[in-house]
Amino acid sequence: CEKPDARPLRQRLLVVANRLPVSAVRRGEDSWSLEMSAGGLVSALLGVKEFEARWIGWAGVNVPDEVGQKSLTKALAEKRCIPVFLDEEIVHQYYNGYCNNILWPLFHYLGLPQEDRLATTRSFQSQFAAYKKANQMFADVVHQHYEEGDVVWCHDYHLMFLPKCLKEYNNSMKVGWFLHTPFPSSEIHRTLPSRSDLLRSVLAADLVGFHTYDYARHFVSACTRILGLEGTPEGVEDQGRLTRVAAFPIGIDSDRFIRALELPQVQDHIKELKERFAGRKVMLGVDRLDMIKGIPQKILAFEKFLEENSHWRDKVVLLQIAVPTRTDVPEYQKLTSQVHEIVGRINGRFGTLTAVPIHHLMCISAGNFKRMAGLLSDLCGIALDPGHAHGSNVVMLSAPFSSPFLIAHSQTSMYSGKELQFGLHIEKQTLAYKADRSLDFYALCALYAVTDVALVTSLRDGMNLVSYEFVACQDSKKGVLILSEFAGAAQSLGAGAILVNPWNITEVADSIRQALTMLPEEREKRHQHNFLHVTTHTAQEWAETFVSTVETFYNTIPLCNHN
Ligand code: ADQ
Repeated sequence: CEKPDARPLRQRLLVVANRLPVSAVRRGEDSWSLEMSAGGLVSALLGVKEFEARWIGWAGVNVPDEVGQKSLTKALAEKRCIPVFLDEEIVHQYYNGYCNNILWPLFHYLGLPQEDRLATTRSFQSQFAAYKKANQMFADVVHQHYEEGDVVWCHDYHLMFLPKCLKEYNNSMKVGWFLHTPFPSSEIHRTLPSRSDLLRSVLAADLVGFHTYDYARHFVSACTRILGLEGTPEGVEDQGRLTRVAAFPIGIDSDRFIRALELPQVQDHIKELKERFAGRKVMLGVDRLDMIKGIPQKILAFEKFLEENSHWRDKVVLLQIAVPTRTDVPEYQKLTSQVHEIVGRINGRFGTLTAVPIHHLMCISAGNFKRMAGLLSDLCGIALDPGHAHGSNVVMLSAPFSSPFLIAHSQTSMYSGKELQFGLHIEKQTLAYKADRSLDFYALCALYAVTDVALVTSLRDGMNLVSYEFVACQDSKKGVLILSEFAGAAQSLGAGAILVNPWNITEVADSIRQALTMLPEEREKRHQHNFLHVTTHTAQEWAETFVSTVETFYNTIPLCNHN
């Protein structure tokens, strides 16, 4: 969203995504604080500097009153962001319901939890209606801000209905749609009651893009098998109107990471981390706390590795950084508790007085830290103050909690007392302190740089940018990437990484041993392969190729009427 410096901007671009790259928190009737959000889409698009881009999306907050809407619109305008205001009911049905409860698990080949299946089947129609309504609201905002010649770039599974709404407004709009998740096999897609509506709406775009050739192929098969349309090597044809379909593998702004490593604040973090973990190999996981990321499976594989390789127990540490996501969804709350419990158990099993094998870090803001400290003090007279954020390795409380207890996470001064990770469970009840921050960019770069082995074990992942960021920061260390074969990144970084099936924890445990003992020449060779890819297939190149393809192939032929 930041305006780039000197270079002339080529093209006006309207980037439309469910969420804006900032989250808004109301501080007063007309005062707002805006904070950057973490996530793959934001990371990739922030690297795109060649366009005069405006971002249209939801700011993650319900603003029912006109004063609030006006003041938020003004505050966001400075960041070149334009809000779409969604009320609570729409958010519940469209975002939590249709997007997160139906499309997200389906596109990642994860079934619904048993107890949700029937409920979801019943609420499907109302959720789909809300989805269409929300997409129409996005279209209305795009329409208000559109200028002749703009390219409108719609993002992700939240907005599959948007291309159709936009073309109905104005058939000469140049519209591209890109999916950041996998597109599943047509056998999975055809189970959706709204399967045809979604496909037809996406086909209204001029260009439809995916991370990999496989996802594009699944999409074309769905169109041929479900809609009976003709698939061609270029895309999908419907009564003479061709929608281009192609793979546009995303990248990162690799220079940003490489340059950051030279900065004094990153060098300080690196020094501090090296001292802290001296004599131990560092393994790293960085994920949104989401079931697709395979975090419990990863931690269980690490446990297996420790079980089978006792001589490594005090020589290796796993840092698992989790950025909380969709924290009001019960399934995600369950996942958080599950991860905390597994980490607590393994640390109990293999930890010593001086070292724990897993540091599971969730970041919490200063306000939440204060509230949590107050609660602990009231409940059990334990004083926890920001001083804990400096130096002490583990804050661990057991008594007086009987069952799953914990505050068992490490602290380092890189959080400067502002952020602290935590988990507090009393009698299986999670008390209400959300981990609500992402890790600071410089701290993240330092972590990538000191890592010996990165573990990316997603059960499914559209691409996975963490694997790219790790490679970008490893040019001096030449660390090893263990990568799930079910991440899109396996197709680009597969030759340099150790590929694993994340469901097979024995295989992942073996790959950890292989990575930790890999000879330097082998590491160098693998790293060079990946480094070359990451530094040449960048976010900038991705965006430019996508946008110029929209411009080349945009359709003036009107949509076919299938009603
Ligand atoms: P995500 O599922 O969000 O993205 P990913 O591609 O790994 O996944 O990107 C995560 C981004 O968030 C990275 O840039 C990472 O640095 C950042 N991040 C993660 N944890 C963080 C933390 N604790 N603090 C700060 N930053 C953190 C979706 C799809 C992916 C696809 C991307 C882009 O699910 O498959 O690669 O979009 O298309």
